[in-house]
Amino acid sequence: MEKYNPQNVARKILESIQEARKNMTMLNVMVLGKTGAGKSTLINNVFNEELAETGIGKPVTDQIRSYSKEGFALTIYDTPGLELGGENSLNKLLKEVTDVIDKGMKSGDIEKAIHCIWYCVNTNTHRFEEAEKSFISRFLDEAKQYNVPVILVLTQSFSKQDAQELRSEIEKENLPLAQVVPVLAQDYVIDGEYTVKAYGLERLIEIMNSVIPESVKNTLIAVQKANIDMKRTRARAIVATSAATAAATGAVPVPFADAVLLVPEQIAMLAGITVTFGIPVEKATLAAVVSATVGTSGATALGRSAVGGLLKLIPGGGSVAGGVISASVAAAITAALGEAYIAVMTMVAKGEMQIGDLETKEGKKQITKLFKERLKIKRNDKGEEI
Ligand SMILES: Nc1nc2c(ncn2[C@@H]2O[C@H](COP(=O)(O)OP(=O)(O)OP(=O)(O)O)[C@@H](O)[C@H]2O)c(=O)[nH]1
Ligand SMILES: [Mg+2]
Repeated sequence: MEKYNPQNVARKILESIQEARKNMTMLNVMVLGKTGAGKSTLINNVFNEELAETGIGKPVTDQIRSYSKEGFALTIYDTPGLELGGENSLNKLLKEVTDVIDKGMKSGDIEKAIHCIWYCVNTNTHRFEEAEKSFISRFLDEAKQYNVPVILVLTQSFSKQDAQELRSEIEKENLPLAQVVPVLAQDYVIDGEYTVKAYGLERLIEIMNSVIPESVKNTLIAVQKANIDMKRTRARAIVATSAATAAATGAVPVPFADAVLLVPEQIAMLAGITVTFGIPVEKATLAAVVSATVGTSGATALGRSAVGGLLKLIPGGGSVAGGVISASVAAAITAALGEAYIAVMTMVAKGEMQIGDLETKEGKKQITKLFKERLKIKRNDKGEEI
C-alpha cells in the first residue's frame, strides 16, 4: 500500500479534481439583448469566471461572439453592441441566431448544442418595444423546433414595481417563454445615497436548472456562483453516495502506523465537492484539510492515536478490533468529513473566509472542530443522520 500522508492524498485529490473538470459536459448559454441591456454584467455576476471581460471573444457570426476559458465547462454566446434598428438588421440577427442553434443541434453532440437562452430586456426602458416584441416572437417561433428554453431576463430591475409591470405586460403576450425573471445583477446606487441590493440571480439559476438537459445540470451548478444552496444540495448528494459506498465496501482495514482512512471514495468525494463549489484550491489547502481531519499521527490535529480518537467520538464507534473498522463507522467518518468540507466551502463561497485561511493554524482548528462535531452525529449504517 502506498505510504499515506496528507501531501500524497492532496495530490490524489487534485488529480481527481482535474479529471472531474475534464469530464464535465460543456454548458452552452446564449445571451441576447440590445447593447447596454446588461448582458455582460449579468454574465459576470452569475458565473465563476469573468468570461465577458476576458477579451473580445471569438467571432461566431457578424453579431455573435463566443466566450470560453480553458478548463472551464462553459461557453457563452453573446451579442455585444447589438442594435435592433430596422427590419433588415432584425432579419439578419434572427438568421444568425437560428443558424448557430441549428448547427449545434445538427451536430448531434450535446456539448455543441445551445442549452439555454437568456433574452435580456432592460426594465428601465419601461415598455416592451415593438421592434423587440416582434423580434422575440419571431425568434421564439423559430426556436420552438429546437426545443431550446428561452428565459426572458428583465435586467437592471432596481425598481421591483417597474419590473413587475413590465413582466405582466410581457406575460400578456403569451409567448412560449420558460419564464420572465426580473434581476438586478449588481448592487445599484441611486444618487450616491441609496443602494439597491442585487437580487434575482439565485432564482434565475434555479429556473435555468429546471429547464436545461439533465446532462448539463451538474455543470451549471459548478460554473455558477449565484446559487450557493444549489451547490450545497449537490455536494450533500455526493457525500451521501460516498458514505453509502464506503459502507458497501465493507469493513475497512486500518493499519495503525498510517491510518489509511482516506479510502478512494473519500478522495473522489472531496474532489467532487471542490468541483461543485468551483473554488480553486491548491495542494497545500487540501493537505491542510486532510491533516486537520483524518490526518495521521504527527500531522493530525486529533493526536497520535488518530483512529482511536476518531472512534471514541462516533456514537457506537467502538474500537479498532483486529485493525479493522466496521462498515458503518467508515460511512460515519466519510459523511462527517464530507459535511465538514461542505461547511468550509460554503463559508468560502459566501466570502466569510478565504480559501487560503484553511492553511493557517486557526483555519485548521476550525476544520477539526467542524469535523469532530459531525462525527458525534448519530447515523445509520449508510452514514445518514438519524
Ligand atoms: N448597478 C448595476 N448596473 C448595471 C447592471 N446591469 C447593467 N448595468 C450597467 O449598465 C451598463 C451596461 O451594462 P453591460 O453589462 O455592459 O451591457 P451589455 O448588454 O453587455 O452591453 P453591450 O456589451 O454593449 O451589448 C454598464 O454601465 C453597467 O454597469 C446591474 O445589474 N446593476
Ligand atoms: Mg457586453
